[in-house]
Amino acid sequence: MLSGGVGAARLLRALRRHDADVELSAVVNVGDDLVMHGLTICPDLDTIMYTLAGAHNDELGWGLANETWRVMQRLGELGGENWFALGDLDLATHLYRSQRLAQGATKTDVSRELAARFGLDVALLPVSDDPIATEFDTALGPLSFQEYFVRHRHDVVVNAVRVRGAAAAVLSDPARDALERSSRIVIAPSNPLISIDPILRVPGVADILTRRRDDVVAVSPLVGGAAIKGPADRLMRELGHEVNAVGVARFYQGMVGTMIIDVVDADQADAVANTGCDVRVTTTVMSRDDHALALADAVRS
Ligand code: FO1
Repeated sequence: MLSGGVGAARLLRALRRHDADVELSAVVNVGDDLVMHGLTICPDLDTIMYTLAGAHNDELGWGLANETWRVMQRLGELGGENWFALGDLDLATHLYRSQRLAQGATKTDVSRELAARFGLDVALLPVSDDPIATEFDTALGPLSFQEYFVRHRHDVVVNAVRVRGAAAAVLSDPARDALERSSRIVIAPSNPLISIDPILRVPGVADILTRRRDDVVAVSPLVGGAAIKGPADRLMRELGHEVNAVGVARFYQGMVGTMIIDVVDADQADAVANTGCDVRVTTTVMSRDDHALALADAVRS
């Protein structure tokens, strides 16, 4: 599964519940990653890891359950930067990762180690071990991913998105292997422009999908023209895309054999099919377990 954060995590969890034996690999966006307080933080990798371990914070949509914030509180009292909130328990993940990276381990190595500690039965694969950083040209000037997303709560006009480092990044061997060997490639219902595109821009990924398009299934993250979570709808509008399942299908055109769209968008099925793919219509909003399982079923069938 080409994966961003929450939408991918929920679909992976549903696929595991749907079939306890299926082999699952997540090829994960690292364009949201940042270094803060000297620590390397990988939000999408951690959201997937925490969710699959059942340790995630459901209210926040990121971080760990039963979290406390004493370190951030003290950091604020010291005059340090605490707008990007790292919980006391979450910090242990970033300390572990950063120490291992300093020792020469790769992000892929560290993800494998952490996934094992969290008891995951899904391969957690950063798309690349090279630095990739999604950045925004906005009405406020250039912003890093987390400045845009968290500091400004994605409430600023975006003129352009750049993915620094992607064109020179090397697709990791395990990620390439998963994309080549899996019987099916799923594009998660993640933000096409800022979660999936940074993965597609890593040389090799789009070529594999184009070559294997009959095995590629994408789930539209837009339902009724709106994103379930995050700024996908607003960004698509600001960057000139049609803000519905047809716009998503056009964005993935040539790389996807089947688009899955929500029942509320059933009237768009013909227009989606006209972009050159098969269309399946089902419930895609995964806040209900039965809907998540129905989506997993549609992805597998
Ligand atoms: N999202 C927030 O809205 N506020 C935060 O303070 C915040 C901290 C944070 C810390 C670690 C982490 O892994 C994720 C965190 N997120 C926070 C979520 C996050 O950065 C975004 O939701 C994703 O990058 C978008 O996919």
